[in-house]
Amino acid sequence: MKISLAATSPLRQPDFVFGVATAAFQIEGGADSRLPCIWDTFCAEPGRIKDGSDGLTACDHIHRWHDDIELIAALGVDAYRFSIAWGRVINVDGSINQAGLDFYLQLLDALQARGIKAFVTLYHWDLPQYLQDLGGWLKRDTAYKFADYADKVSRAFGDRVYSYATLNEPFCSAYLSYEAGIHAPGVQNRQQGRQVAHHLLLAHGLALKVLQHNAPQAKNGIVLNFSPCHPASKSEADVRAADMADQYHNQWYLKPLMQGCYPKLLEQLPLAEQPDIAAGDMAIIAQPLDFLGVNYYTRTVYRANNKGWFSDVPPTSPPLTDMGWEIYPQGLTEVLLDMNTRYSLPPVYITENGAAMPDALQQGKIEDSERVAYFQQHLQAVEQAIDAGMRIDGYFAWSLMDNFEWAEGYAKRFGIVYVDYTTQQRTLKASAIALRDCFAGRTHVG
Ligand code: IFM
Repeated sequence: MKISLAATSPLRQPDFVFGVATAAFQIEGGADSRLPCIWDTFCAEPGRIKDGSDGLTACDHIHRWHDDIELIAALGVDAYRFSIAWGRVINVDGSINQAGLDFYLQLLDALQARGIKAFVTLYHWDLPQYLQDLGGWLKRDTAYKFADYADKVSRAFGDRVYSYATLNEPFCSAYLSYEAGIHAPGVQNRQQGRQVAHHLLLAHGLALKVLQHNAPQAKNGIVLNFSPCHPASKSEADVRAADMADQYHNQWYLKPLMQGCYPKLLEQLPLAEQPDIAAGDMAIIAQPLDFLGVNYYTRTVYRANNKGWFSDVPPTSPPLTDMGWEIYPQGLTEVLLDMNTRYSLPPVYITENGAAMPDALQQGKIEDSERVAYFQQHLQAVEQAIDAGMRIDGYFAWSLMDNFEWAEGYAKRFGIVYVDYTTQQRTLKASAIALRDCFAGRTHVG
């Protein structure tokens, strides 16, 4: 099982960055040494997490980080993308929690010592619960608190960080958390979802300014997730529904960043469902980015519903991942080229791409051939976008290791490294070996 790059592949360029990614709440554990966050609260509510699990221990990375860094280094990656738990580094009174900060400083130093670039995400969904109790992302003030957190952290990290992303997938923190109600804090209210989206984007803009000032050497940007929206049929209604879904789920986040305004669909929302936008906000949001992170997993199919809105049509036929997501690599080329046509983009990194599969450890091995094929196909999709003229500077596999997959708990395994949650033993899957060999072989053109 191999992942191979063509001799002429643009991914063989020496400055193309290959990496693996994780997020704090999904791997760290060590809940006793940080403040509780909204996901701790959510996990404690019966029925929220499919397997009833939580993030209290997760992969115990907080205690095993040193071995995990060795693992990352052994994969031969150029970069490691991870997130900072806000509630591990900042106390309730806004002061720095030095022990928490030291954890990340050690990690950053260990990465630097091994020549691995650190891609740091400041917010990957784990809002401290005390801030939620004050109103969370519904309150404008949280955006300012986020900028303050970004300020303290970026000063402390100095020049150790290669790249900062302010937010990971604000779509999830807004839509899944406040409209679909399937992520913490589990609310179902459209106006709140739109307001949270706006405050998250504002938080991004405020923090970006701080990062550009404190860490001008770093590439500072944001990570968004995209799923091409396809109509279920050629009917005018379905085509329109798919376009609305694209505006609502994809362009809602990208257009404000690129052009300083929301998609037209905003005007179609009843006034009571529109977010409050203060004068000057859009200019703060639309500051130039050093990079845009693109996360891609699958496409989504939509049909018109009887409320004049759109409904998704879940895929039923293979190939599907263990999440039930259609394997659709051409969708990655499609979203990339589509956004490249619409906007004047900064350099792009594919900051997440991967698949959950029903992996099993058999005689000490995990033969995840479907995941290997998934990576092969998606790397080719990236190549095609570059060949079509787009600038893409790197690719990160999601995820380094199996971890807490949010509302799905630990049942869904996205890792290229298998985690036995009883022993915390890590085992390279065939996909990790294939990626490692691909990284190692990429400089030998021909
Ligand atoms: O595990 C998540 C990650 O935290 C954010 N992007 C999608 C992944 C898979 O669902």
